[in-house]
Amino acid sequence: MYPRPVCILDKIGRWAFLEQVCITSDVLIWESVTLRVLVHFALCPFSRKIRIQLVEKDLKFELFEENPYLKSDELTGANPAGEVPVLVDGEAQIIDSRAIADYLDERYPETSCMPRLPDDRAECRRLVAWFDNKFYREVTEPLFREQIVKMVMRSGNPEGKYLRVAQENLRSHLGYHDQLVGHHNWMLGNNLTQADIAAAAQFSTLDYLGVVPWNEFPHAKEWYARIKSRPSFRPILQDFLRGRPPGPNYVNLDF
Ligand SMILES: N[C@@H](CCC(=O)N[C@@H](CS)C(=O)NCC(=O)O)C(=O)O
Repeated sequence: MYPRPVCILDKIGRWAFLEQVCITSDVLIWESVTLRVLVHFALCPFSRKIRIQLVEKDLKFELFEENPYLKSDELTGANPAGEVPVLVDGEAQIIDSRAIADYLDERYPETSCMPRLPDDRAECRRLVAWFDNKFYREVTEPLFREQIVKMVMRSGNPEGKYLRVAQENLRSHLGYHDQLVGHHNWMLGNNLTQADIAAAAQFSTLDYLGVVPWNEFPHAKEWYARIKSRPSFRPILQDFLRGRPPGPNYVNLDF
């Protein structure tokens, strides 16, 4: 057995891998190989979005975990915003989950997560923006900040007033989502798209926290059960944050 690749930072601050390569049975050489690396934070919904998309597209990658709130030199060097995710794909280094998602669909179009028709593409982009911006701002960000970031950074206790407002917002967003997914298997019809992935990534972070009242929204629940049972979701369901284990139904496909 050879050792697993070791993550290093090369001189220009890119994440790269050293991999031990066997040339003959008794001669080993070290060769520097740049692979596809996703710099992520396990419970970050934007990182999860890309993890799911990479598996849906059957693209191999390695994960490199960063706590973005510590603002390491490596992270701020790679992304001036100091945020995850960052994708390193050979020579390309791409930041921002929407730029990464579009890059992956354009660079590897064989299994596309975008609809074909312009009207559907526009609607798909609207829904991705809805979840990345409005949903995140009104629901995921306050719950994530109060329950996870404060714990990880030891910066105080969750404040009930923020949790209550976010929880109310979650109910109204779930009502809208229930309508969106009431007629078809996926948000834009019969094919899974970036919109489903963006939405599911946000919901999965909330589901880890055990705060989603799924039973009140049957269509949204069925849709989530559908995406949760896909192979691309399996790695996400194995995430475990020390000090904050997932809610009891997080890993259950029948929840
Ligand atoms: N627009 C960015 C947002 C990424 C983002 O907000 N990531 C959070 C973690 S979920 C982060 O890195 N936060 C660090 C900070 O705000 O300092 C994207 O889509 O990639």
